[in-house]
Formats: sequence, structure tokens, C-alpha cells
Amino acid sequence: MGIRTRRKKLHISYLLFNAMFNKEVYIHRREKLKSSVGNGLILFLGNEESSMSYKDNLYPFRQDSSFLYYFGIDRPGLFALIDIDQDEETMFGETQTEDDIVWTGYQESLTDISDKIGIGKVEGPSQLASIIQQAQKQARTIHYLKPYRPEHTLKLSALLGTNESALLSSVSINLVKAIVAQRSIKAPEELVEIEKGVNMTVDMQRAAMNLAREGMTEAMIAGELQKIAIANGGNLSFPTILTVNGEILHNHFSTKLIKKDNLLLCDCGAETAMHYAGDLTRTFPVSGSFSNKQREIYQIVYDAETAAAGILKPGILFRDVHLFACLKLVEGLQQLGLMKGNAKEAVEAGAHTLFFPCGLGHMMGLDVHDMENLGEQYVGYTEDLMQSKAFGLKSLRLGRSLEPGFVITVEPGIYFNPYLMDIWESKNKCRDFINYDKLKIYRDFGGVRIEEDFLVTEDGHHLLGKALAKLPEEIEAIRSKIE
Ligand SMILES: [Mn+2]
Repeated sequence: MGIRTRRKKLHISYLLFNAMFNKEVYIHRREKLKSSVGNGLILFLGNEESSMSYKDNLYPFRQDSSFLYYFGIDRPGLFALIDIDQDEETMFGETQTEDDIVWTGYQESLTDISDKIGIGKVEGPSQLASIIQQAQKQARTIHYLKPYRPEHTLKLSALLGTNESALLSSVSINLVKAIVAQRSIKAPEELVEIEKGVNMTVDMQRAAMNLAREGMTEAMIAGELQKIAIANGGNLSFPTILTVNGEILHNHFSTKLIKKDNLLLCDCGAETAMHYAGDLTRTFPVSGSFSNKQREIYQIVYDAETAAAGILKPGILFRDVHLFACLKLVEGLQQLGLMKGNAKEAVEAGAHTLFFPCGLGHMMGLDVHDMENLGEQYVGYTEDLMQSKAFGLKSLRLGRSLEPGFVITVEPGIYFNPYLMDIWESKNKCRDFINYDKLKIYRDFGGVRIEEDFLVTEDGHHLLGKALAKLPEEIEAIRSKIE
């Protein structure tokens, strides 16, 4: 190595590190996409920076997941265009200015980083408009996804010279289906990343179980969990749910003090540096052991979660796994005298949705609810199996038949929501199946959820991540050490 090159190398220190797979991974993914979409152009919009309270005060940047999947470049303000007919791929983005380098540090050039994903052509963003106009003149199809950020709606409208409603009605369903088919089946290199994300999440769950003490706030524990995700090079895969009010499905955390007789529900997840997610839930007593009442409800959820996970295999409808878990919850609640009548009929009538108003699980990958921006109907259902509009089932994000390579969560729960209990009772809803009088002593119980992450394999399923206490005795063994 000559002195000149050596000196040049010394001057370059990239401040921003972009974790990526090998070049071939991205080339292969795009080849597959091109062959399934068939013809035309595919336009991808990377995400933008987003301001919190003034322009330069930014939310943490999060790249769009489909952009990450096909291009892997984790920086804002990019467009990518795939011309299927001419077999040409171009990355569009700004070159760093002197000011950018002063304020945010020297960045690997877009040309160099694009080369790492097998894209040799890089242009400034202003070139894109004329290429799009040219394609439109030739009446060529331009495939794009439905925007979920307002700035993308504006950018796409301007680029395509159309208004918002015309823009949304021309979203490429062909492209959506091709991406869903590809991203649903996790490749070995993705499974390595997902397992890392789940293991980081296990560390967060263990920390919560070891840290939580009477008199602390929910926020004190939630803060420690985020620290673990960041310290491992990633971040949260969604805002932590850590609450003594587990009956509220997406209650995050507050400065409320936790009390000795509370149950603490912790639903949290980390994503890796490459943005693959983990998502786990445990519910544990603040005191050293579950009360009888708490243990009874916990055991029902434990049994439903274990039974539902046990039947995961290729070919089974996840909707049927969900309904099987619902049946197990009803059978357990009947043994406690909270429900009555024929258990199957209770599930058919939706009586269980008073306690379990949501779905059993979802796909997980680059998004914690994987690909949800592409539309739940396309991700979780098929033309023969439409998503239900009924209370409970409408929140089931995944219904379709499982395939080897799917990564999914299983997360049943029992939630005693006083608001829902009052409304249902006043309407006499499902009175044949619900014992409203007995239910009154559970008004301030809270909620229990247990969640694990699974890979669907050729002959069944595989639990992802290292071991985490789940049996009541295992949880008590940890909690009883708390002073
Ligand atoms: Mn989940």
C-alpha cells in the first residue's frame, strides 16, 4: 500500500455504521422481486427524517422496512428505482454538503454504499422526476406502495403529477403481493438476526423481572429496558408496554407507583442493528408470589398459550389456532365459574371477547407487526379467507394457513376491562355464557398476557430465543429473591 492511499484512508472515518448482509443477498432479493412483478418500473421511497418540536430536533431515524429488505441502506432521503424491462437499478440521493459533514460527520458516499448492495448507478434526486415523466409518456407501469407517512404522499403525488385519491387508487397490488410472498418466508440469514432480536428481548424481560419492586414507577423499569436495546446496538421494536393496568392492551407506562399486590404486565421488544424484531410478554407479581386469584388466571393463559403453540405447523389456519386458544381460555374461565354453558358455542357467539378482545398473534420480521403497512388483508389473509369484521376477530392480524419459514407470535391473554364489563352487562350481552355477578370481584384485577415467538418449520415449529421463565414456579423463583 503506497503512502498516498494510506494517508487517504486515515482521513476517512465513517461516523455512521450501516449493518448489512452480503451484496448477493440484496441482488438475489431484487432478482426475485423483478421476476414476480414481471414488467414496468418499481419505485421505492426510503424514509425521511422526522422533526419532533423544531426542524433540527429529530425523532430517531427508522428506515422503511421494504427499503431495508431490498436495499439495506439505513439513511434518510433516498429513492430507489428498478426498471424491470431494461434490467436497470438506480439509487437516488443527495451528496453530503460541507455543512452535513461538519454537523453529522463524514459518511460513506452513496456510490460506495450502493456498490455494496450491487447497485452501480447513483443519481441526484432531481434526476428522478424526468425519468418518471419519460416513463409516463411511454405509458409504462410504475409500481409503488401505499405511503404511510404524509411526506411520502406529498412526494409521490408531486413525482407522479397526481392528487392523493388518484395516488392511493393506483397503488400496485401486484407489487404488494410480490413483497408479501417474499418477506413472509424468512431466509436463514434473517433468522439469525431475528434470534438476536428475540435474545435481546429476553434480556429485557429478565431485567424487568429482576428489577421491579414495590414503590418503583412503571417508567423506571421501562427506562432500564430501553437501555438494554440501545446498548446492544439496536433500539426498541415498539414502545414498551409495562403496566399494572394490563387490561388495557396497549397501555405503555407512566409514573404510577407499582404496589405489592399488583400484577405487572411487560410486553416489550428489541430490534437489532439491522432492524429485525423480537416481541415477548410476561406477566408477574410485584410481590414474591402470585396470589391464588392471580395464579388461577395466569394458569389459564399459560395453558392456552402452550396448547396453541403446540399445534403450530404448516397447513394449519392461524385463525383456527386463534379459535383453539379462545376455547382453552373459555374452558379455564368456566372452571372458575366466570363463564358457563357450552364452551364451543361460547366461542362461536364471541363471548370470550369480553376477556380476550384481540388476536392471538402476528407475523414478525423487519417490522414487529411484519409488513402491516402493506395491508393486513394481503399479509394475513387470502382471497378465500377474508379478515372478519366481528369484534375480536377483526383484530386478528394473521388468519391464513401457516408455511415453513413464517415467524409468528403467540400471545393469548385474559383482560378484565371494567369499561367493557359494564357495557356488556348493561346490554345483557352473552348472558348465557358469562357469569356477571361472579365477575365483579375481578374489576380491579388487571390483565395477564404471555407471548412467545416461533418459527414455523417443515414439520412443526421452533421456539425462538433463549429460555425465559414462563411457568408460575419459574417466575416465583426469580421474584421471591426480591427484598
Ligand atoms: Mn406481539
